[in-house]
Amino acid sequence: MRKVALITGITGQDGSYLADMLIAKGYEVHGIIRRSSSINTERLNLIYSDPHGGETKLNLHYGDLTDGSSLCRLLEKILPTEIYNLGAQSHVRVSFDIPEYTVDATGMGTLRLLEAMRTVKCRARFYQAGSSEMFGGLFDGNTILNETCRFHPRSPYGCAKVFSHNIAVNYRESYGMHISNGILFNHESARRGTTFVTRKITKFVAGLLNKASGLQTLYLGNLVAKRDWGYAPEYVRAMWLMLQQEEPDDYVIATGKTYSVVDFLEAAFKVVGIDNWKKYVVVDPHYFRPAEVEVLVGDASKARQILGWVPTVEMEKLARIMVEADAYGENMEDVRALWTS
Ligand code: NAP
Ligand code: G4F
Repeated sequence: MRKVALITGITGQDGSYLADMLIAKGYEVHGIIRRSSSINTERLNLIYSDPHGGETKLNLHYGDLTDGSSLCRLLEKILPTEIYNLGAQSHVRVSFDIPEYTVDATGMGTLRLLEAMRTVKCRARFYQAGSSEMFGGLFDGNTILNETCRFHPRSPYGCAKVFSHNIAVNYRESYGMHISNGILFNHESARRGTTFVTRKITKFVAGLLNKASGLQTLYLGNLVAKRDWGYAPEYVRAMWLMLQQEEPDDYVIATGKTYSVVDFLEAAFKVVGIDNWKKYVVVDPHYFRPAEVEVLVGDASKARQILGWVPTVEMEKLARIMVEADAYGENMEDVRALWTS
């Protein structure tokens, strides 16, 4: 059977891991990349080979979620059997600065892709990258969030993701499409963007090992916010598992534990033997958000029961993996072992 995956957001943290994992599983992988003035495919370096050199399993195409005609053309050309819609303006703080663009790419982009599928009669299975930002926090008296909890987004990004989630459910119900929504809680790695809080911290901490880096102050925002932080390579496996089910459905993916930014700071500085992280950190209100999500913690029981998905990397180990990767490089043998175990 043909196994052809199309990934939007392939140059991002999750897209690059997913592409690596799917190639190892024998898929032909296609990714949509945006034109940019400087090359931004670094995360794909390990799996990219020049198509002029012969057969390649990774194929990159220019396109954009804000450009519906490019999506139609690519679906007709690639004929995917699975589509992973990971493309998004994914930074919550930035979504307050560019709300219209965020909603266009992160919300309307999903509708454009689903409409493109209908237009060209593409029957591929579809994964939608939903987020715990859709919940916005612990409301309804729930202590831990699952698929039945109501959404209360607290940012333009969260609102756009709620739209994408709802339109995905609507297309599943209206047109019988095989569409699954992942509701993923924060997941991090050596490939996390450097402006997200965990990577900002681990990059700084690793820099302390290198005297030449010269950086002595780390400016951060809200230190008391709590997040359910998991390890990205484990989370992309959950996406794939969702599309291997006979029936499409929606799943929360999370570790079930929550930690503050302070907890993460302590864990990261501990990796390099520093107890007094306060000496290095200054709070800068520039990084505060107009509305904050104070606490997130998820219940992934449904994913455990139906997908057999169980996370193994918790916050302290995650901080160690990330600091060591920032200091010495990513250990891809360990990453790939997670996909075969
Ligand atoms: P990321 O590293 O920020 O990657 C986002 C990807 O989307 C990049 O490849 C980016 O391309 C692409 N993109 C941005 N705008 C686009 C557009 N208009 N058209 C096409 N592609 C576009 O995000 P991530 O952490 O891998 O997350 C993957 C997905 O999961 C995102 O949808 C995110 O919102 C969602 N999510 C993430 C988490 C998390 O904790 N990581 C949790 C829940 C949900 P460029 O490289 O060109 O910028
Ligand atoms: O690392 P963050 O920017 O991640 P955030 O806002 O939780 O969003 C991430 O996870 C979502 C899943 O819930 C994804 F959907 C989304 O795409 C993204 O991947 O911030 C985490 C927490 C926040 O409470 C923030 O206020 O850390 C706090 N924080 C404190 N100082 C900071 C900083 N965040 C950033 N980015 N930079 C700081 O200096």
